Amino acid sequence: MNNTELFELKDKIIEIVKSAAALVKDARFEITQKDNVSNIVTSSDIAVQHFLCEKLSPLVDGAGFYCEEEDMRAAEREYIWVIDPIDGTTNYARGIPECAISVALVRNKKAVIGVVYDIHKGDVFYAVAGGGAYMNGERLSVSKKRFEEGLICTAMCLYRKDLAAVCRDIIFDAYMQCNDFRRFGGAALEICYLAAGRCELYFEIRIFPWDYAAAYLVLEEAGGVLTGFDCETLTFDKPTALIGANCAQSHARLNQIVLNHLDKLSYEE
Ligand code: LIP
Repeated sequence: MNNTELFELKDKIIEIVKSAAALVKDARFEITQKDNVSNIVTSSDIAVQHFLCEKLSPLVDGAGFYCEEEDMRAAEREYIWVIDPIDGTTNYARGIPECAISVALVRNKKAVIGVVYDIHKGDVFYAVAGGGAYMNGERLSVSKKRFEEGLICTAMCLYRKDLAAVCRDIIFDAYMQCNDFRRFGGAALEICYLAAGRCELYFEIRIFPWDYAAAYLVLEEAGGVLTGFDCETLTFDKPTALIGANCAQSHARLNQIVLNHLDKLSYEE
């Protein structure tokens, strides 16, 4: 696909994602527990995923799907749709507004299109590789704030509470060196907030590609940095740590804080 085709495809994805959001914005839904009490899925997550797979499938011949629900894990393919039908499911289920639909198109382990749609506010964040990042048509760029002035978005590893103590120590150290922290409960939107200059730092110890693939591209195109553990390049095919910042200098500093608490041997994917 050339650049013009990618830009046209991005517009089609945005329309499909908006239609998907309309299905669930004010809908009634059922909640089911997945593997533990903290990990839930709603009937809206499933409905959105089915809708997206059906509508996106004809757009790219032979593309695979890597989606949060129903164990959809694409085999090796040139193009893969990486989808979180609702990122921030707990917020959605409780009527807390921060939740989003996240759709990325990944080509040979590189994100080429990213769309994150805020279900309740209707803001759409999007990027095409090499084409800049936007929110509702406005170009995005990261903030210029220094580490000391920064807000960090983070979490305590909800689905692996055995990692919570080390998260606590990392977050505490970062917190003591920056301005403050936030936990909105949806990685896709939090990383887009970093792209939009609303916060400066991001850390999660273990998170899945569907949570961050689309937002990754929005952040990168807005001038930010997002990597795995110890600056590892993200490949969107496995769970990973995420270390993000508005600039390389702050990224290096946050990375060092993480390394102070977690060495390569003790980090498992
Ligand atoms: C959630 C993330 C959130 C993270 C949770 C979880 P879900 O995604 O976006 O930021 O801390 O552990 O992964 O499960 O709501 O799609």
